[in-house]
Amino acid sequence: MQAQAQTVEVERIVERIVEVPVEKIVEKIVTEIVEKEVIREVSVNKPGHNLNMQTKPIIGYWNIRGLGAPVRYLLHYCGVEFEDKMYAYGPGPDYDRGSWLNEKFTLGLELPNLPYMIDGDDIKLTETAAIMKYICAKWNPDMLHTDPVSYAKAEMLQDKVFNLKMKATVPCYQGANNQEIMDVCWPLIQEIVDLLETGRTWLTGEKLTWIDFYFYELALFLDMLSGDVVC
Ligand SMILES: N[C@@H](CCC(=O)N[C@@H](CS)C(=O)NCC(=O)O)C(=O)O
Repeated sequence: MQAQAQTVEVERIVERIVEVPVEKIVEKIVTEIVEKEVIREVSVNKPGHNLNMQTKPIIGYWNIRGLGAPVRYLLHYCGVEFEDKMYAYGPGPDYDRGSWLNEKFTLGLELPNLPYMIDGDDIKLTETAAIMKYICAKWNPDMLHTDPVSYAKAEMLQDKVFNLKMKATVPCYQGANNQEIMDVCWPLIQEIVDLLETGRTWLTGEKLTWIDFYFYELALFLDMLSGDVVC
């Protein structure tokens, strides 16, 4: 198909320059085809936005895995060099959060929280899902679904995975034991396992997307809670 298109293209060029000496024709054909290839390559590699690709974003989060881990995984996967700014809790029993709280309202974040992402001078984001979708949209747009149905199905799955994340992590801060937490989580895990067993490679189908990184960290956490049963 591509060879046929190229032949048609060559014929079109030859027709236009038929009066020119033969060595000039060859030169002209080569130049035009090379130029076209260069133009094609540039347009294929050009991202669909005008964001500065030379930035080194800052990810701010506690010095733990938590919600920071999937963001860090995704940045590594997308080959983005970033500054991993970690805030430390004070020692127990108070676990002072001052290292973060003293900065929280000084960074120009619209909705201050952890994790945050600062990309260049102007782009300041919070909310883990928003940050992860932004990373894909900027550095690896193929990791997002854009057609309406896949897009909506990915959103649907996001809500399921986030619900499971809350059910698994919040009780840990409220003194629940691992068994109690897993009793609540198993049916929710089963729903996701059933989906994966329909033959799909990744959570949303055949395309690796940001939610796979989020779920991977959650699966490791559930594995730890369950005593190595989940993974
Ligand atoms: N919905 C937010 C939740 C963020 C959140 O709860 N962050 C916790 C750590 S996991 C925190 O300590 N935030 C700092 C704060 O509340 O000031 C997200 O998904 O990013």
